[in-house]
Amino acid sequence: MSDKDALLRQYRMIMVIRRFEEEAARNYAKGKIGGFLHLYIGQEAIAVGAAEALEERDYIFQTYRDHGIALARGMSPKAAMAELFGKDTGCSRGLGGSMHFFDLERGFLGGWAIVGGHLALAAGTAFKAKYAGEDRVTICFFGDGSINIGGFHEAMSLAGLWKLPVVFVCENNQYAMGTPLERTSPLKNLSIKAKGYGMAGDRFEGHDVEHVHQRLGEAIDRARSGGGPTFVEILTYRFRGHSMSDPAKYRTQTELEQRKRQDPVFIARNRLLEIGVDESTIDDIDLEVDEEIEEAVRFADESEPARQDVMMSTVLAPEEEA
Ligand SMILES: Cc1ncc(C[n+]2csc(CCOP(=O)(O)OP(=O)(O)O)c2C)c(N)n1
Ligand SMILES: [Mg+2]
Repeated sequence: MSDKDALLRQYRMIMVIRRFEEEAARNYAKGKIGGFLHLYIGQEAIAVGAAEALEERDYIFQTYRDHGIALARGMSPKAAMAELFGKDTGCSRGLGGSMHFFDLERGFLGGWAIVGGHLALAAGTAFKAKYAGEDRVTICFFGDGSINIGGFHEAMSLAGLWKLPVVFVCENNQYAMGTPLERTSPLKNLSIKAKGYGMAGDRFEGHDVEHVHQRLGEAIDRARSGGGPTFVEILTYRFRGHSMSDPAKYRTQTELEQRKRQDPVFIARNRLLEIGVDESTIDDIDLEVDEEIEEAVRFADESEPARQDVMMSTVLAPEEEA
């Protein structure tokens, strides 16, 4: 496949995520979606670049900000939107909602809401792959707010000690809820932590999907070829608040405007223009994506709600007394 085809595919997927998130916000405001909703707008190039670099058999873990990577991994926008709407046709049968996407078939092992908690799970699947002699890499995404959590230290220590085939990716979007990183970390460059755990480290900007693909590819190859884990810090930015209840007043409009110059959508679009793709081809992709996402919303709206009997079969609960 030519570079051009790959760039078109990547641009399309970035747009799928962007439009999906915008529609999710709109439908949250309409009251169609309950619970928490954390959007990935601004960070799309990371999910898409990572998905490009992974093999189908690999495992993925993500935080509650999980729609982007699930879609990039190939989950249908219908199954994703229906999950947000709490419908039985959702990827977790409507029982998980936004923070608990899951897609075993695609090796997407969740959507986790406890900050830093899922790093240990990623070390676990990486250990299993190594122990069983499977050629399977685990990639684990988390935010800058995870780095001082106990689970981070435990997972990184074991992964480093046992040279596990795992890539830990810190999506440093500069804020944990409303708190900027400089108020919680004595380090600016988080990637130097890798040394302390005896593993390789990398640090780069995550706005350009090709760049993310290439650099994460190096870490994934290292894990796959027995070179052990890598701790990767990717510098990024979220354009919306932490969740739907956050108006993001802790940052200035100037900061936001500056960051929007590095919008992954514009970068991917400009790259296509640079290689000679004409504007109308790009506009056609945009229209196609709009339709796909509108269709996903219709599907979610028309689907049946999550079922209580399914829910009861997934939890440990005492038999009801007669
Ligand atoms: C152990 C734990 N403590 C606190 C919270 C509440 N909480 C949810 S998200 C969040 C901020 C995390 O920020 P970051 O890791 O930077 O990820 P981002 O939201 O920026 O993607 C906090 C403190 C939680 N979910 N889990
Ligand atoms: Mg953050």
